[in-house]
Amino acid sequence: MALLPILHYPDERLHKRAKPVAVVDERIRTLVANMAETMYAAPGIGLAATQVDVHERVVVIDISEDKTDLRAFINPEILERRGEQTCEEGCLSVPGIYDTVTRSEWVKVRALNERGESFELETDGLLAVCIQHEIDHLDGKVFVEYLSQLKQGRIKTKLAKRARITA
Ligand code: K1U
Ligand code: ZN
Repeated sequence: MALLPILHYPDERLHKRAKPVAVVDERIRTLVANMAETMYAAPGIGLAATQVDVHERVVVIDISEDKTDLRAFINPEILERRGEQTCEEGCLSVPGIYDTVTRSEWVKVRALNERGESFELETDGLLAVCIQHEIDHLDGKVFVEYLSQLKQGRIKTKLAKRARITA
């Protein structure tokens, strides 16, 4: 397995729209394993392939406390959504920045698993938030784009300053 480098906002590659996976094969299973290792090491509770500069529709999520509930979503689609919830979000591509975003409270998702089998999941709360956040990544959208232009500008300045200090 391998740790993959994570792109940082405002990298333009975070705005590419990912393409559907045609065949779930060993290449995709290796990508899922490497993404999971990268997510756990970060640490995070989700990761989209876009964030590791792979523009295919693959997401991994594990919201458990003890890292025992890894889920892979390949070609995920939201079939239905209900209600609203406001949650504080973070993003491994926007390190150290947290802010509130309003999203659907409940979603019904269809995706393929690592064996290429179709499954549907109805969920709410944090898992629903995380699925929506990760599908946004596949569509080229980063959570800070839900914030005001003023906040987005401040975040870009903060990250640019930090990048200069660590260079
Ligand atoms: O997609 C990502 O950048 C991962 C992101 C997922 C996410 C978090 C919160 C709300 C919506 C989506 C993260 O994992 S940020 C880090 C984080 O939330 C976390 C890190 C360690 C322990 C617990 C949570
Ligand atoms: Zn993110």
